[in-house]
Amino acid sequence: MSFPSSSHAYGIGLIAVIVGAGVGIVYYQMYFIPEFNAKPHVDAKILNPGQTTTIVIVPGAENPAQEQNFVPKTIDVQLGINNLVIWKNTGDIGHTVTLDPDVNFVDKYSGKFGSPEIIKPGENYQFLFTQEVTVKYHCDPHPWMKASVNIVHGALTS
Ligand SMILES: [Cu+2]
Repeated sequence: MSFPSSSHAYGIGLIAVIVGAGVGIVYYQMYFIPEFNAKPHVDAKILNPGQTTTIVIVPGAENPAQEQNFVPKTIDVQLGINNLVIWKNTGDIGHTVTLDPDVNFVDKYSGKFGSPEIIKPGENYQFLFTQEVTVKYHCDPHPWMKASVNIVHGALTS
C-alpha cells in the first residue's frame, strides 16, 4: 500500500472507462442503428422512373350514374419504369384521391398517400410509389368514385 491514492484513482478510471463503453454501446444500439435503418435505401431507377402513369379524373366523374370517373379504374404500375403516378382533374369540380379506410399503407420513402386537399379543376396530384402495394382509393366528396393502382415489380428492378 505504498500508493493507495493512485491505485484508487486507477480503479475509478477503470470504472469510468467501463461505464463510458457501456453508454457508447447503448447509444449505438438505441439511437444510431435505428436512425441508420430508418433511412430508406431506394433504387435510383425507382426514384427517377423514365415514364409517368397518368390517371384522369374525367368530366362528370361526380355523377354516380356515370361509370367513368378515375380513368383507368385499375392499372398496373411498374417500379423503376412508371411508378410516378399523376392524377389529373380534367373535370369541372374538385375531387380528392383518398386512401380507402381499410387500406393501411404508408410508402417507406414518400410517406402518406392521398391528396392533402381537394384537387381543383385543372390541377394534379402526384405520388411516387417506391414499393409493391395495391392501393384502393376513392374521392372523399363522392365516395362512389372508386379505383385502385397496383404497384408491381418492374422489369428493370432487381
Ligand atoms: Cu369527386
